[in-house]
Amino acid sequence: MGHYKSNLRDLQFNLFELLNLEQVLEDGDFGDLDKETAIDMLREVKSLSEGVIADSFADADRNPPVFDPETHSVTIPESFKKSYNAYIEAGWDKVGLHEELGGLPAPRSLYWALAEMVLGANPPLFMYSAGSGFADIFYNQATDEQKKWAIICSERGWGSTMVLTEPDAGSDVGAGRTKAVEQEDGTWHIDGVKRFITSADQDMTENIFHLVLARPEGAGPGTKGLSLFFVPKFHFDHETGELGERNGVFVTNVEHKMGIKASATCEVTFGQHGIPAKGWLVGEVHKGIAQMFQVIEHARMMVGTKAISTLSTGYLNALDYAKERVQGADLTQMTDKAAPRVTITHHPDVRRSLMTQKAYAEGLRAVYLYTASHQDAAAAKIVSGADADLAHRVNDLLLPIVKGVGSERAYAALSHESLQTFGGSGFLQDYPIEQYIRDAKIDSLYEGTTAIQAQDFFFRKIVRDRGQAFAHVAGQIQQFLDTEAGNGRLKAERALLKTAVEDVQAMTGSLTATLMSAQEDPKQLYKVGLGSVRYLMAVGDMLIGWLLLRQAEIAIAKLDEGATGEDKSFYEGKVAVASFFAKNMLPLLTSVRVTVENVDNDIMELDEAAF
Ligand code: ST9
Ligand code: FAD
Repeated sequence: MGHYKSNLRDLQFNLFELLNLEQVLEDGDFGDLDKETAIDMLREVKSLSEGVIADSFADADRNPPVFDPETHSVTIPESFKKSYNAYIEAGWDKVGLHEELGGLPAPRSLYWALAEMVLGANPPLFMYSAGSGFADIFYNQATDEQKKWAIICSERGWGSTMVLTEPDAGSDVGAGRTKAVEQEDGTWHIDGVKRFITSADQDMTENIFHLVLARPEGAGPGTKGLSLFFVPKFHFDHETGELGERNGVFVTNVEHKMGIKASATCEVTFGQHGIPAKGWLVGEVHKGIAQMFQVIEHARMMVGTKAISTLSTGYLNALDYAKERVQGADLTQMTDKAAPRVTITHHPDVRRSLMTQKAYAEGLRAVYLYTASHQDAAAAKIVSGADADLAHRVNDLLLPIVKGVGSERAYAALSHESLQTFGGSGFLQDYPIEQYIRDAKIDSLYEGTTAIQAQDFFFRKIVRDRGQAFAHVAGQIQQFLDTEAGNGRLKAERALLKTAVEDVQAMTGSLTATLMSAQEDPKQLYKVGLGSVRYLMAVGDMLIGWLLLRQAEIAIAKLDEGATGEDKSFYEGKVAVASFFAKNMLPLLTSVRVTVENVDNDIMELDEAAF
């Protein structure tokens, strides 16, 4: 058995029992794709993920890509190439894309469910294979001429990158100094040094195209002065795709990292090695940051799903271990030194820990799939009644939850709970948990740190949206609270959810009032900054609590209908985990509320020397 343990049962439960994917497939514009085919696809990717994709996970961590500074090239370990080729040859990188790019149109919820398994088995593989997906995003923004290049990129399976970060421009992308100089033939020469660029070189694809933010000479400061350029590693014939000369974009370093070592993180230098780095303005418009955000939105979704998937496999590995590991006597027989020894699943604290892992793994899975359902108008209509415009806003609202809450909660549960379940063995490389933790730490950092997600959530997704998307989701939760969900068996849990909703509403009100008062006294804004991450996490917990309870409602109905065998256990688990989360996690939001309502500026006024 490989390291990766998928949870296909829970994926199918979310897709078909909670989110009504069958109807989405019938109503939406997804051609012949029906429920049977979707299930076949899920099974196929499960087997690939647990098998050949997972096979190189540990090997490529212990023997990571090698950088040759002489040739500016990165060599990927053979084990990883085998996994990569199996995935690409089966065409999975084309799911969800335009048909023009050789794609198979599919609902986003199905796309992300498939992605979850690949991301849990071998996250760098998903990232290296994003070329066709990036070509699809490029295609959406391209001129008619450039659309042909996007098709070439996808058909020939080229790799790709998103190039924003520079040494002095991380969270603050608008500080970027890389410049672009227009040439007489309409192309641009890019000049500068970018850092931390994922997949910027490898020897698995014949070419790589970089989507690069750079500042045209004379353009204004900040993100609004940036434009987006298409910069290929090798020039190519724009009709046939045949490769030409080397372009002047070179990898000049590869970082030595704590985790995701198989994913090459590169310094990339443009136009400083005697050959100009030639780029083409994407869509012939200077709207770089807005265009790049089309990529960023997918990448943020990817990062959150990666973290959640890692927690899920971490939990399932911990669960298997706990069922086997015999240690100590049952607590009720603790004084009897001759009492039989039991598996650790008998110990209350191990059960608490396992249920915490299950709650976040399954709760966050429901959150990302609910979010994905708002990435297709047809699905959103069915799932929450949102029209296309509102669906878009709801997706925007929930992305920082998937990314920010997904990464933070997954890492916390993996490092506090999953590893702990293994005792000292968890600390060894004999088990995958230590690598999961190293590989998952990045998720709260790249694609915008948690602080950035929290500010995006409050300022842009709530205040700037005038609370429209937030009100829609809150309305969905209220509808649930108003029902008799669970045939009267979820009364106590619904009451706990109601309190959690009131706590979140109070925090929203408090942060909004503080924001208003900043018009008079700008320093009040610090208070919003001090409360925003806690607020993001609290909203995340509220959503998890709600979706787990909706799942419990479905499970109770199935149990009442007489579910048996594995189904019975599955549904009992659903009821138990929802109840556990409501009783153990939701009440904590009241203390977060008190903290957020009473936040003061003391630490902002403190002299730095006192820290
Ligand atoms: C990175 C990559 O870290 C790591 C992993 C790479 C993996 C690659 C593989 C990925 C695979 C993905 C799957 C693909 C599959 C595809 C399938 C397709 C079918 N939403 O607030 P302002 C825009 S990369 C939308 O004033 P500042 C908007 O245009 C590095 N747009 O910001 C706005 O204008 P307006 C990641 C947004 O103060 C404009 O920006 N780095 C949003 O100028 C300005 O907004 C980061 O993420 C949004 N949420 O700049 C940087 N927000 O207002 C993090 C802004 O007029 N830093 N815009 O609409 C930030 O996000 C900053 O807040 C900042 C601030 C840069 C935006
Ligand atoms: P900084 O921005 O310096 O942040 C340092 C700390 O200050 C953080 O805790 C942050 O939350 C906080 N902070 C900063 N500004 C604010 C603020 N305004 N308010 C509150 N807190 C703030 N970039 C790409 O362009 N393409 C890639 O493919 C890519 N891949 C990456 C892969 C890896 C392995 C890594 C490590 C990074 C990658 N990045 C990539 C860069 C990544 O997106 C940045 O590291 C990230 O956006 C944070 O920037 P920074 O590291 O400069 O940290």
